[in-house]
Amino acid sequence: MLATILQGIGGFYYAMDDTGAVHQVRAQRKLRRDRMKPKVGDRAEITPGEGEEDGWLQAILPRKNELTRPPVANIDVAVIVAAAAAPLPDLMMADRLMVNARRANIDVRLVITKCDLDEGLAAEVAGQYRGAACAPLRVSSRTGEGLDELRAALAGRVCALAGQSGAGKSTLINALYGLDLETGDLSRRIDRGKNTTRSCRLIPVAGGGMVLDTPGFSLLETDVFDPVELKDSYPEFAPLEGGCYFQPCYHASEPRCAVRDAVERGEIDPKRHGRYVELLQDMRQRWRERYD
Ligand SMILES: Nc1nc2c(ncn2[C@@H]2O[C@H](COP(=O)(O)OP(=O)(O)OP(=O)(O)O)[C@@H](O)[C@H]2O)c(=O)[nH]1
Ligand SMILES: [Mg+2]
Ligand SMILES: [Zn+2]
Repeated sequence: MLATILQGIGGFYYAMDDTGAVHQVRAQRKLRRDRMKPKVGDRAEITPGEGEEDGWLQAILPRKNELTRPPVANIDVAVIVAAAAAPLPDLMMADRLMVNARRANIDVRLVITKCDLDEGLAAEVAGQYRGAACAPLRVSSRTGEGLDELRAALAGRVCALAGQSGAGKSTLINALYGLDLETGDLSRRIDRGKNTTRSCRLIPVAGGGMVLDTPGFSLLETDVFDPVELKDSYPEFAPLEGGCYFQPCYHASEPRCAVRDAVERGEIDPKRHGRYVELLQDMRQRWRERYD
């Protein structure tokens, strides 16, 4: 039968069939031999076990899309979660996540949590993404600000929340859907040096959608690809494409660059553009070294 993988823990997968029943299954040896590692969000062919026996996961259906970090598949929206308070938002990581998601054809939405703690920082971060087609939304799981709008935007879709550990992903899912996922305060996290959420988990929610909680992580690199393609993941550059003196233009340090002019005029955020230049340099180096 067909089922959707909700979670994978210690070699077992929990897969939900179309009646809503959840089956514990193990990947068949053939999948492991083919290095097909099931991901949360996968549609799979399974044979449920009888009685106490484990069931088997036989095949993974072709994926609509997938990410490596977090390791998830068949996502409609990547919700990038950054806090307007501790842990201070790592926007380089947010940008990397956005690039990876966009290249995988996944919609991107930026959600700034903990707005109750620093309204000013929340507004500043949202402003950096003007024109970036990620509809930055400021929310607070404590006061409830922005939650109705976010719930409406995510309704009926498969949404993966991703971002730094402690940004408030699990707390947000609890606040949105009245759930009771484990959350952890920052001091406890430092003591344990670990994530509160330890594995990806796909949760069906009222209204037909699914929400995917993921463990926080830091993303030091994007996937490797031809650096000339990096600009295609920046929607704020798109209307200016073709307006530069050099063609193609990397929009980094070339003279008479329409994107750099827009940064000068304040239409594109200078910090966001600065991080783009940094990512571009990094990508150029990794592209050169790709066969080493
Ligand atoms: N004041 C305030 N605190 C929040 C808010 N959202 C989350 N927190 C707190 O932030 C801490 C971390 O929240 P979690 O939901 O566990 O963070 P997480 O992103 O799931 O972390 P990992 O599972 O480790 O990736 C908890 O102490 C929450 O109570 C918020 O909107 N306002
Ligand atoms: Mg969590
Ligand atoms: Zn340019």
